[in-house]
Amino acid sequence: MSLSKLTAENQSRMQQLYQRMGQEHLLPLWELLAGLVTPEPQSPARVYKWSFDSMRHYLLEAGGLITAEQAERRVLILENPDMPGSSAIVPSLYAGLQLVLPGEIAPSHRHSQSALRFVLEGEGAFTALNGEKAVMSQFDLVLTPSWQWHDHGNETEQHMIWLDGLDIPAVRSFDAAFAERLDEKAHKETQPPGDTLKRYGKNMRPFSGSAADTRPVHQPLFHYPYQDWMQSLRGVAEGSEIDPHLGHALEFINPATGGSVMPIISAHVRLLPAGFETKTRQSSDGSVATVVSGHGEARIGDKILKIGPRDIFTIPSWKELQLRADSELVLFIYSDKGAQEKLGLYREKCS
Ligand code: GTQ
Repeated sequence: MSLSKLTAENQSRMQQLYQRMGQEHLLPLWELLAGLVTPEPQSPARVYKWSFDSMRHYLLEAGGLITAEQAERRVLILENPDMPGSSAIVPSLYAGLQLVLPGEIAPSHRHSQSALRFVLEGEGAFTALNGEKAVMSQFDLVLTPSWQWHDHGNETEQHMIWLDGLDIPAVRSFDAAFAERLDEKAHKETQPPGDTLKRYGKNMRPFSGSAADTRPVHQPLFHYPYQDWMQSLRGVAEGSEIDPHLGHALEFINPATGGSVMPIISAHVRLLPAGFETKTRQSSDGSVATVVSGHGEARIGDKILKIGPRDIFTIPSWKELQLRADSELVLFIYSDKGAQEKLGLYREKCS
């Protein structure tokens, strides 16, 4: 609304009113409504791409200056350039690039924020969840769900770098952030490495309620190895018709619910055969994507990004997305779709 609809006298009185009530932190909705209740999302996040080589260079330099233990977590935050001070990559989500050097331990803690790790470089380092190590390979997905103890370690000769995806900004918006540090450096080992995959990884579980039923009922799995998800995605790509808007796409699920991997964060992978171009699609979830393999182009709103291996880029809410694969393109994407679906907010539009 513009004050020009009012008489000159009322305009001037209104200005004075704003001045006085503003001192008591009261604002006129009629000036702000159009910006608050928009016909569709007007994301404050910029479409932006970080190149892996550049991030890796800075991260390794930091690795020579501070240990994982000193830092608690040695991570470079990918902050959206249009959201300075937010530590957010899109409004609800956080992204970081974490380095664990040979022999290091990032000490055990737990927090209300949920996290995923997607390995970009290295082999054999681990995340331990409640004392069970998930030994990781490149492009594995590992979860550290809300309020579960986790430490990271590396008993190999090579460093490991992974993408951290957390719901820090979403949890902050609810003012529901809690965290605790464990007194010992690392949680004591509770299960042998890989135990959960054996017990829960093949659509089975230990007899319910037995002593062998070690994982929380609501979140049994936490390791989704590359070998497994790629085999499924490859199988789908070889045997099924392709979705014109998505390419071949498989979502990681929490087997306890059939829904998103964690309450707020969803994750999925896509495969686009060489030469394939998707039709335009919009979705209301804010997304972070990384390239597992291949080269191509992402048109996101009015931006065009050239994308290649291990680049990380944003797909803000409701931006028109069109992907083109110059060679076979495999992407890993996480977003806040899990939360939006639960809250009845999620929408998509295909054209
Ligand atoms: O590894 O627990 O990038 O707590 C940010 C916060 C990683 C972690 C981050 C964290 C972690």
